[in-house]
Amino acid sequence: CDIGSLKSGVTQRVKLFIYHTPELTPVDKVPECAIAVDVLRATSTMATVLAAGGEAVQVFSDLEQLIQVSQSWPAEKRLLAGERGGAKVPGFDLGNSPLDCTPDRVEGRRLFISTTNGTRTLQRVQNAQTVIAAAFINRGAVVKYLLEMQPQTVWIIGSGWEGSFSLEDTACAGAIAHAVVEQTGLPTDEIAGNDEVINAIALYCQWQDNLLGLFHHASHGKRLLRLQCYEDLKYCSQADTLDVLPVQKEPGVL
Ligand code: 3SL
Repeated sequence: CDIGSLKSGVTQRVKLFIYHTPELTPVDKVPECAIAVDVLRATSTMATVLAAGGEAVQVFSDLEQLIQVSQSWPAEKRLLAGERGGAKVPGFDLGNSPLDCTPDRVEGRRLFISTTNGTRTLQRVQNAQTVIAAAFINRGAVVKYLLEMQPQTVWIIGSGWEGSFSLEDTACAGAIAHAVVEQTGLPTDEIAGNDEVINAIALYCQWQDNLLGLFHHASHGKRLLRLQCYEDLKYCSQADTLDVLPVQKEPGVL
């Protein structure tokens, strides 16, 4: 079947490429659509902020630059979120816990955020035509976008930890790819642009009923547990709870 599946009405072929870390993405090209994943916890936090009525999320890899740019924004309309090594940056309003991003805190405000890995991933692919932030909690909204808009080349990029693979990001990439396969009815081999897609789908299928259990095996899950963030892990392990699509409006702003 050369023109896709009747199941979803997909008429063009989508090719998914999964990269375990931002450093592994090709440097000489950009995809039509780039999906940045940092399940624990940056992209979960971003989805939560936007679902709770945040005006926007602006990402920075550099803390000094974040402070400088945020100062041009009215004080009552901004929130500064900073995380390094899992902990809140001293002097910032928030760390990187999605549970702190309640509507009373974030509604109408712009979140200026810098985290160890997730914000770097978004910056790495900011020149793609479309840039999206994805986590388990908004997986369904991301898949819906892919099926409706039908970008032909899609990169799903895990944030990892300082250049290393992370289980939870690759499992989430696999969850997105798995849903695309299921909902288009296209064979996995037709959709997979690289072997990582097959691998990530297998990882997700093994753990889909126990994502929290997977997080307990993950090195960053263990790091967050040492920092008493069990409730964050629990929250981030829920699939499809937020119908929100954090999509880049201008470079670095979702
Ligand atoms: O690495 C990151 O970008 C963060 O999401 C890490 S943490 O979960 O806030 O510790």
